Amino acid sequence: MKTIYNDKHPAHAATHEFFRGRLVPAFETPARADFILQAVQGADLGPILAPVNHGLQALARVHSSRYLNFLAGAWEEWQALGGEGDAFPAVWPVRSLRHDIEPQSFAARMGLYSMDSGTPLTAGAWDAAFWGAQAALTGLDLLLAGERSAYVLTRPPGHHAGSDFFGGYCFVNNAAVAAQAALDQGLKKIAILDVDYHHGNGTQAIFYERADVFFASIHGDPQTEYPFFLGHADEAGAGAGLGFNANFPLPAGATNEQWFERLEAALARLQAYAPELLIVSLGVDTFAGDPISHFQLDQPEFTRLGERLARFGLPTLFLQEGGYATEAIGLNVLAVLQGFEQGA
Ligand code: SP5
Ligand code: ZN
Repeated sequence: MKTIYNDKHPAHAATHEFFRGRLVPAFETPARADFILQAVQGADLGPILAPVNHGLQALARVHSSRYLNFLAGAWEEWQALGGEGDAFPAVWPVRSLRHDIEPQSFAARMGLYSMDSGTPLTAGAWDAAFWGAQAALTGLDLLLAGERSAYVLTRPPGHHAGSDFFGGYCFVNNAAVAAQAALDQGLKKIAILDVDYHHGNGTQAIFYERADVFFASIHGDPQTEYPFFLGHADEAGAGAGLGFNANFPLPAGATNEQWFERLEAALARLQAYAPELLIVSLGVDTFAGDPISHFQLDQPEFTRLGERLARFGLPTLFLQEGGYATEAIGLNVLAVLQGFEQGA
């Protein structure tokens, strides 16, 4: 399996994030990708390629231009204001407040274009996220040229980013960019399977009213787990998209048996849809040792996941999402990818 490695990822290096009233060391760090790269190299998974620049247009197919413009210039604006350290939002246009007017104030636009205060906007966030999307597009090219699978090794992750907001450590929705690009290149039906511990609210929202992308997700129950405000089992899609969204929330602490039962249910829905391509939002924060999540998967289960996805039988694009047990993340990801190779 070829890996596309976003070598611009270290440009995005947050030092701290907010947690329980304090700034704590950031969970989403460059070391995560370094450990994965080391594991992929050490195992000889296959060639490691650089992303090819496909331009901004592919991002603009799923993100609003005013949001992308904001992201591209945010650090410069923050610096001009005398911002010290990373930028965080502090005010949000919640119910009864207006979204249609884009305020001049930088602080106001930080809130307009974000969903939480847990996602530091750093000097290199845009560069790293832009090249992450390019890496996803480069991976898609490989599949369209006939490869069975590809792995996109990138950070920051993408699945919480919506059409016009960042959050959950995500800025550009790589899965959505890749799915839309596949459609734009002539495919008709794309399946996205999101196995990150957290619900992929951004991906779901982008395709919620559409029938050409089926989004299925297994995740911690939003009653208690981030992102809290989306990811319930009754979210089935709307309008033309009704029937093309499926959520499989599990309580924090769920067993591996429960997790794999939901995986089968999700795959059954995707199979009935008869997609041409599978995009996997591969978060490994389902790991038993993850510091911010509460499932129990371990390396044997990650291998089993990879094998099962291989048996699903489709060209498969793996995109890196979460996973915060930094020292273990490389072997966890590798287990999925090697499981896939063994099962293919
Ligand atoms: C892509 C992804 O996995 N995003 C996850 C975003 C989670 N944001 C909330 C983090 C809450 C941190 N809780 C710290 C618990 C320390 N014991
Ligand atoms: Zn996650």
